[in-house]
Amino acid sequence: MNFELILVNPAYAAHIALIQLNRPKELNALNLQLMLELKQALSQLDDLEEVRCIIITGNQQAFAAGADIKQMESKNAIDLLKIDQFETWDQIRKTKKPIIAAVSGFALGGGCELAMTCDMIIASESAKFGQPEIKIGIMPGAGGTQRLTRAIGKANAMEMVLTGKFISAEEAQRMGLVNRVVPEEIYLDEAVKLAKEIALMSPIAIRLAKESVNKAFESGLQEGLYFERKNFYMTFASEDQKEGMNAFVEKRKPIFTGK
Ligand code: DAK
Repeated sequence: MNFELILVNPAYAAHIALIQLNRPKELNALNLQLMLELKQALSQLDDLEEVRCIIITGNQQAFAAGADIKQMESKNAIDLLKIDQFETWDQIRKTKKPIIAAVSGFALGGGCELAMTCDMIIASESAKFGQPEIKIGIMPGAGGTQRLTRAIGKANAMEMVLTGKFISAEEAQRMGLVNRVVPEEIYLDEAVKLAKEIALMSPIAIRLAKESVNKAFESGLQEGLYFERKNFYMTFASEDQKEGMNAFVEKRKPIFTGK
């Protein structure tokens, strides 16, 4: 998996793949090429049976400081319509395997939106989250008004989106945007620890459970409960369900194979 603007290691640890955004001089600004590479990498990792969990990270200074302003500056609305970047972003959202964002430094604009498109966020103490698009005369376009509002509530989201102010990792945790905050030296290790825990579970049950949790964002309660029920039944079609329950009864650790 050779890309130019991201580094991909499909076997960073057992069953865990790592994607590192790699435009450090530009604070990992998300240009079209980087997003396309990210989409391709995620799609390839989704197809690799040995991969059970994916981590996306940047570097200590920046997860990503947003979409590439220099690339967007001269574009008009029709250019954007034709480029149709939303298709790329949708593809990220559709990744079946769980994705953890390991965030240090700036996660701004599209960077914050990318982290929120992932399933969980582990933040370093230096992480700063923000939707500063308003300061450059635009507004969030990849989920910043929707996912952020669902995560931290209307009042907090409104203030961030309308003022462009950054929030610290600690504030982000208090508001429910991130899973936890750890020292900068160990934020990636912490993400790997979480990924390892997930990788021990049945990949089938994990996939169905991720789908079901995401459904809670897209549907009313009854529809969500109905969807959950179907996926719950579906787990009983797997060998992993037998293995998990047998292991419990036999007082041993289960070994899940994804069958
Ligand atoms: N784009 C391009 N270059 C960027 C950048 C960005 N977003 N952020 C930083 N850089 C570049 C800087 O230009 C600088 O490059 P040189 O001038 O050295 O060539 C280098 O990275 C280092 O940045 P600074 O010198 O500014 O570093 P500081 O530590 O002083 O400041 C900062 C760090 C993060 C506070 C500052 O760089 C900053 O304010 N950056 C912009 C943050 C921002 O406004 N982000 C939101 C961008 S709009 C869409 C999907 C998503 C989006 C839109 C559409 N569709 C699906 C259609 C998203 C939009 C956005 O994210």
